[in-house]
Amino acid sequence: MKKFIQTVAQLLAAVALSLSLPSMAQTTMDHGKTSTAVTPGMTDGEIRKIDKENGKITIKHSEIKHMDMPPMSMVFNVKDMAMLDKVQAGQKIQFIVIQDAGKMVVTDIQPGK
Ligand SMILES: [Cu+2]
Repeated sequence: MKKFIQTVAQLLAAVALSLSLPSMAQTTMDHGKTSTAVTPGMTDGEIRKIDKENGKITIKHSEIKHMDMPPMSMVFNVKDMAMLDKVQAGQKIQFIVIQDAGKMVVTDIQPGK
């Protein structure tokens, strides 16, 4: 009986090990993904000025990692003019910016924290 319990314990240990291995591999893969600097992510910022006529917005932004840009205040184009109706100057936001034909275009604006 002692032998049997030992065998079961070994079996359980083996199962636990095989279960933990794939999840460890997964974690490593996710980590690799986040360190890739190309994927556009949300950037923190604060709206300075809104130009509805020309579809432009001035944002004081934090570092934009996927564009290798340090924090600064600058003018962006917006993908959709309607985005400017939902925000106001002085508001803290999180936004997504992409490069499109050499221009910086804001594609999404969310309220910041
Ligand atoms: Cu900038």
